[in-house]
Amino acid sequence: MPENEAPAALRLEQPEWLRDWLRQPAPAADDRERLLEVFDLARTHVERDGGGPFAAAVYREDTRERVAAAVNTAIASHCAAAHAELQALSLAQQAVGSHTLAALPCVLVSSSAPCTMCLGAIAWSGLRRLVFSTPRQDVEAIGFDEGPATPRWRRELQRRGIAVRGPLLRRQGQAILRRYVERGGPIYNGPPGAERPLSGADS
Ligand code: AZG
Ligand code: ZN
Repeated sequence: MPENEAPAALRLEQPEWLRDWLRQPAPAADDRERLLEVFDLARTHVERDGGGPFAAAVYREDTRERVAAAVNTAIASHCAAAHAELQALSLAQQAVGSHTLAALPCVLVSSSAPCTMCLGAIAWSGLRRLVFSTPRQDVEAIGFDEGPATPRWRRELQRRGIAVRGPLLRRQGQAILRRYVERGGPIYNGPPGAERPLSGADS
């Protein structure tokens, strides 16, 4: 960046391979089927050493379309906020041409429960529903800092009219987090040496 010239646009790119991935037809309108395709996205990202082991997608519950999908690109985008959920929601809002998805019945399906930052993005997104796999404790168990504790987060979303379902298919979600650790994936927002092996799933 040249001296004294601050950037005037925010650029967040999803990986090139995701464009091809998006061409596959959306799965059946079923939370498990949708989560399986989100896992595929997160797993592919991990195997390509692309960044944090997180993926999320927004689907319309009326037409069953996939509106947007994203993986975490915090490192590649030079943006600590480039979480999967935040990008999937932002891409969906841009796709519908509004800062809110409230006009459409949309569900966000995510490989992990939202961190504290994404919780805010979800609260203001206009979403109707959230489905997630691994809970915060699983993500923190491999060393990520998920932000200040939000013990009443489900109630807070529900109070805003957003139904929450999860943890769903937790063991499969954990396997992706474990694979990331196995491949030596960086824990970009935790204290140094914070990684711990993920113990067995309890659901
Ligand atoms: C994260 N947690 C979630 N749920 N999603 C991401 O993209 C993350 N990045 N770091 N922690
Ligand atoms: Zn987040």
